[in-house]
Amino acid sequence: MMTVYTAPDTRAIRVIWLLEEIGVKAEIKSMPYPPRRHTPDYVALNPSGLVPLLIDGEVRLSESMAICDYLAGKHGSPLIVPTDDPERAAYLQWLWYGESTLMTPLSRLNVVSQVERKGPEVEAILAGARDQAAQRLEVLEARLEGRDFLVAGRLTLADISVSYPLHLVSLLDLDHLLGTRSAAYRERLRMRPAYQRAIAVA
Ligand SMILES: N[C@@H](CCC(=O)N[C@@H](CS)C(=O)NCC(=O)O)C(=O)O
Repeated sequence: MMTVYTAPDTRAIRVIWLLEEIGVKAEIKSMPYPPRRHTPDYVALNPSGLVPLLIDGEVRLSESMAICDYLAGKHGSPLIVPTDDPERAAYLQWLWYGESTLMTPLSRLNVVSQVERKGPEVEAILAGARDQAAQRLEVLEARLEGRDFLVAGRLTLADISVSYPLHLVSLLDLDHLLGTRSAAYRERLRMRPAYQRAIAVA
């Protein structure tokens, strides 16, 4: 059986959620965060020390969306928008928007807000990251006009990608940056039975 290494409130939730959506079992090994501090042996398995990590026979993957793509593809899931689908380009755009454009300022906020002595330079970095996050979330808000999901009228990996930065928005107490459509969209994703099962184990 394949194994997924995870830690609470990390991008690993994407993988556990995906497994629940497609009904595939894996052994889930949950570690305290951050693994490099609490589970030093983990670095032998994944030299970056990051989660998630998937081990499936000879296959080792440690990028959350690469794992989702690999597993959804292996099991023929409609969570992937196929290359001949007219929505394919929009699908790719939102798949990457979730892990790159949205995650970048939110990751910066997450790290820099932990700095204990915050002088004007740190405050300026935080303000800049907040502005970027707000602007990028506005683009999401516009996309959701008249849509329940980002592309193809159904749940796809693009939604699973974007769900994590939206989770981080709440962890960082930034819900006021979300428009009404984005807040309702996040709730819609969170209410899915597969998501609920996933957060119980992730
Ligand atoms: N792009 C990678 C990022 C992985 C990553 O940064 N994981 C974070 C948790 S969300 C982590 O393990 N951090 C632990 C650390 O920095 O030591 C992915 O999507 O999986």
